[in-house]
Amino acid sequence: MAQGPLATSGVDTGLARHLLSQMMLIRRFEEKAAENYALGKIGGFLHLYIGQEAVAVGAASVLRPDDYAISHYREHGHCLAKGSDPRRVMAELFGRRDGLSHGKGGSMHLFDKSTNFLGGHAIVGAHLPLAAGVAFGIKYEGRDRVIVCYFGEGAVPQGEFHESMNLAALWRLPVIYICENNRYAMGTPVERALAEPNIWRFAQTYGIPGEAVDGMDVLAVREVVGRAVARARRDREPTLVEARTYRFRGHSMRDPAGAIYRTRDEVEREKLRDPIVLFRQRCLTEGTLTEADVKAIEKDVNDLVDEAVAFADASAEPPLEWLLTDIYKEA
Ligand SMILES: Cc1ncc(C[n+]2csc(CCOP(=O)(O)OP(=O)(O)O)c2C)c(N)n1
Repeated sequence: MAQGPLATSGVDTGLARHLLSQMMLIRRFEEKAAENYALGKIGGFLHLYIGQEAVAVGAASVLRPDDYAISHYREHGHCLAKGSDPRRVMAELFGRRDGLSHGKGGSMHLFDKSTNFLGGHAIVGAHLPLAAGVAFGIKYEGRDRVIVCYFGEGAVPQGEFHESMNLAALWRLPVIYICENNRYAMGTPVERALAEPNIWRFAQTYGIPGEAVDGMDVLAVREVVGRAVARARRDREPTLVEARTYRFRGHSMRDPAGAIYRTRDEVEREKLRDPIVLFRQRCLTEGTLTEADVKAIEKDVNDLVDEAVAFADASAEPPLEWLLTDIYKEA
């Protein structure tokens, strides 16, 4: 990453460019995915991450390439931020053979061995124990890697969340659990599902560090997750981070507006805290980036996403014989 002069916020031009372009890439990628869903080129479920980009980008910016990330089904942003090729991610959404999972997983099952992105899991809460297992493996092998595990607040009332917290704390595992609290699990507001809606406080029960962070502020996320990663790497201490965020779209493309369980006013009010607009404005005000820089980033991102769509379109469907490959089966 290019190093430029430090601005008042302590962020240099190279880092600012990286953070902004990653967030804009995820936003543009998903807008295009929504368009292609409407055109019938993407089937099945499609859960957009629009509004939450600062969490994936802030967190991934403090990871090393050999660290791991694992996520639930709203994972396009986490996968792209970990470094996956947008062309192969789009091809997976299209169900094509050049997709990350050879077109057999689709939107909810992105997986990329080359970037240590371990999915893409559709069952709410199921990947939290998997993250603990990966962290146990890291410790067992004596490595200094970490794993970041993203999930929604809908997983918190589940047993798997508490079992994972308990084992991570007990065995001192290098895992950072990042709960993206976007306030609704499908149509259920967090206050109706959790006796303790301040999710970071569950860390106290397990005697590990817990912190809430403004999930619309990419630099705040970077700072909090950066501290957690350092603790995990150095001291094998797990952390629970609650990133307070908001999804601007519905739960999935089947609920495009998300307007039944929340008011239009609420959505419009939250959009005023768009993480991309906030960060871009901050960079311009502080002089870290110029208007010309932002325009150039926009152009690069648009080109990259157009290229991803063209690549996905040109890729063939997986052949029928592949139905029986990459699966567990009797010999
Ligand atoms: C074990 C399980 N129960 C129910 C579902 C159906 N379901 C899919 S998404 C979802 C809501 C989860 O919300 P949250 O964890 O807050 O994540 P978000 O969608 O807000 O990102 C539910 C209940 C599921 N996939 N798995």
